Amino acid sequence: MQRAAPQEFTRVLSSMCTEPHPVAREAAERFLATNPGDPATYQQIADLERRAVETLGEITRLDAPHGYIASGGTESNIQAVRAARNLARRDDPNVVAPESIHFSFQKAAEVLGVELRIAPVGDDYRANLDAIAEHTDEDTVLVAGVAGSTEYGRVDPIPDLADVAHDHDALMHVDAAWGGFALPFTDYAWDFADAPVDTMAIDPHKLGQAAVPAGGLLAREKRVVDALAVDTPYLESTSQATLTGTRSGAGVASAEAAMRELWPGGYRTQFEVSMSDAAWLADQLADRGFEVVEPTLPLVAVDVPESLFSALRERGWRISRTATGELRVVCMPHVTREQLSAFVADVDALR
Ligand code: 0PR
Repeated sequence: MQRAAPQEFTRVLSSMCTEPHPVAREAAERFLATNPGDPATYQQIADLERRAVETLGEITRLDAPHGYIASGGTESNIQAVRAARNLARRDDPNVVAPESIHFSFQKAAEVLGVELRIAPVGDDYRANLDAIAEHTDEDTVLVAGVAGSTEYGRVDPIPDLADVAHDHDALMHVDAAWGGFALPFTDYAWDFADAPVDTMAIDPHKLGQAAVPAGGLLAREKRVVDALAVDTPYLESTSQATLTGTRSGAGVASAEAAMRELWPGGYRTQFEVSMSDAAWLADQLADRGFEVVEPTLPLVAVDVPESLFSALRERGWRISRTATGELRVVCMPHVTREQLSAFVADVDALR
């Protein structure tokens, strides 16, 4: 029986998820009953996972990548903190990150008993190097930066942050959970090949157009993933590095299928369309006198009165706000120019 998709995407403007590509949807369904958490038993999905990690390595220019398909950015970030903590063995470990970092780092810090030191960002919403350096000391096990921040889509000065991390013998983690599938097509010319990054989060279930759950954790060195492994005596596979035990083969298969279909041409085309839509929306809103944070990735933040925000929500627009109150529009693949025009028309009708 064919059923309609439960989520109507036509008015969803602030989500970082999107409709999975048809090949990703199909692959997810085929592998629903498999568990990549037991790769010796479910070998086909284990092969697909290796291929998915290889492709994530291509996208981020990391030869021989280590890592796995996680449940999402939260798991990857927690695991990056965990690996750094386990390797460094400091008595009183801390993680240093800009205030633009995703709230999953707070969860990581709580769960792992690590101090999270939050450094203020600059006027450009990006990590401020001096502030990061000031917060870093001999007990720092990880410096984290974000490439595609949740609120403004900003990219931190990653190579410089990596230098600060390594000067303190800490690891460098990049949270590209959202931005990772856009960065190869931008001017932010860094990746594993030209910045000494140790770990990265990059989520197929966001801009990668895979079905949920499909996150990506990548590590340059095997020892980092090994630092996460625990023994699994009664399984055919004898150790496990993931945070979750049983995992969804659906997420893994759909990530592999989406990337096989879309990397690189499909992602490039989508990025160009979304970026030009974001620029168009920013212009439209600025023309109407609203204060707009210019998009550097396909995400527009705009200051609108509370009353207008509420009225738009009442019209059915699924929108959210930054901590300081700007409305966010994330130009995900399901967001079209037509939809944005309808949104702008509603802004005109309601303001
Ligand atoms: N890192 C960054 C930069 C993120 O933006 C997010 C999620 C994460 C990590 C965590 O990823 P997972 O949620 O996959 O664990 N950013 C969005 C947010 O928290 C997630 C989201 C997605 C929110 C879809 C709403 C929604 O409809 O706002």
